[in-house]
Amino acid sequence: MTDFYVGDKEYFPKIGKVRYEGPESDNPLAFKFYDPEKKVGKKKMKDHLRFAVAYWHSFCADGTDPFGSATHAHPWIADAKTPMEAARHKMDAAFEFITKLGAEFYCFHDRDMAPEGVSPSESEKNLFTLVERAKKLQKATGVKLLWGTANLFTHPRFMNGAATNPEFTVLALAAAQVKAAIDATIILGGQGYTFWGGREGYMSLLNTDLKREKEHLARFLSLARDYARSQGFKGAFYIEPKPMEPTKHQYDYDTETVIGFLKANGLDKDFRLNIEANHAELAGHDFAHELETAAAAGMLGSVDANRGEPRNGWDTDQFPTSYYETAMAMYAVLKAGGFSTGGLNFDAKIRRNSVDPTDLFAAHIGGMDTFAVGLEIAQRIIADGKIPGFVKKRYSSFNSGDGAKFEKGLLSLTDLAAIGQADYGKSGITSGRQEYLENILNQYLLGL
Ligand code: XLS
Ligand code: NI
Ligand code: NI
Repeated sequence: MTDFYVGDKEYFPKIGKVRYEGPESDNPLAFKFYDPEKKVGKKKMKDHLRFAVAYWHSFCADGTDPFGSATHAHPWIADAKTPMEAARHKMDAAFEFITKLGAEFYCFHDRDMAPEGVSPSESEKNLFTLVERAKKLQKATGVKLLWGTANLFTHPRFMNGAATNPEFTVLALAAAQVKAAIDATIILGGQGYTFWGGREGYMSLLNTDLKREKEHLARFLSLARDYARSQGFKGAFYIEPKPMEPTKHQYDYDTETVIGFLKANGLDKDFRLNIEANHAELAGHDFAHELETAAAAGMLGSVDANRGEPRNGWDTDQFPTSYYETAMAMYAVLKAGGFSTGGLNFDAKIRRNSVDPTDLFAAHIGGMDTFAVGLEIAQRIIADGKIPGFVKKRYSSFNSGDGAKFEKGLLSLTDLAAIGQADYGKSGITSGRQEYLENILNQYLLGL
């Protein structure tokens, strides 16, 4: 990887390569805990965490919110004469940023990278022109594509959904966009392709045929899968659950809902889950709950690493700062065997009033450090063995005898009832020792 910018101009001139300086450092532009080459268990930190920068939040978002206009004056847009020129500058800035930060991956939507044209064919031309540039920049910097996706929610044509739109022509146009985004992902060597159900849901049941929309969604996803496989795509497909926003009810509500949907439609072999912390919270779940639920089905794919604001009911997409949350998350990831095609994508944005050029760096550095700590704690939980050992012991009555027979499906309900009656009074009042386990975790968190 080069330490230098690779485009025509340097966009973050005052900032060099971000390096690990250790917990005592007071350099705001250095890692305190993320030491990429450090071995944690059997792998290096960077290979456990597989950090990705989200193109949309970091290089497209401009601080706009429903109450105010843009506050982030991006230098890569300022001097551009055409949308394509702005897109080229933005890409140069993106690769400079990702390289200086030392993240290995990025994720993008088609429309983050290239502006929409006046016709679908011009949009595709714009996309593939910029994809060629991205391919060159990937080669020059060593930065890789974690996953690609299509933006099927910003343009007004998608106001009633894309794959679940009541109008066939809109659905077909969405297919054109997905087909091109899959091609782009393949050209860029993407390890995954994500479907976040942008407006796949409804605002009112009074105008919605829910059954038909869900059938359309399943067929659309199957067609996308078949097309990508026919083009040689070997990566993973992800569904990213979210319960609401922008629609009142999103069909991909939460992990359990998505698993059921994928299984019911024969998609569970190719699709896995991309779990976002903030979406978990909106669904009323802990981040770790969603990860464990996906892992339990063997379908944990990737992570959108961010956090919500627990007292707000929307997707605030903030950078992660809680060691407790990242420790629980990485414990779930390590128990599941770690990431294969997936990684930790910072689907997070700096605040509207974060207007200093260093803020974008500080945000990512903090997020990476927070996950590095989470990883170390998770490894400590596993290596120390107290917590997993407790859990193992808690279920030990199923390891032999009648408990093992039950697990193997060798007992009927009548058999079980007879055992239950004979053993009456022998057990059941056993402590779950939650507080003891919580205290152990807190001890690890302080590194004791
Ligand atoms: C929005 C989603 C989105 C996806 C990518 O809430 O998190 O950013 O990750 O389409
Ligand atoms: Ni996301
Ligand atoms: Ni989100």
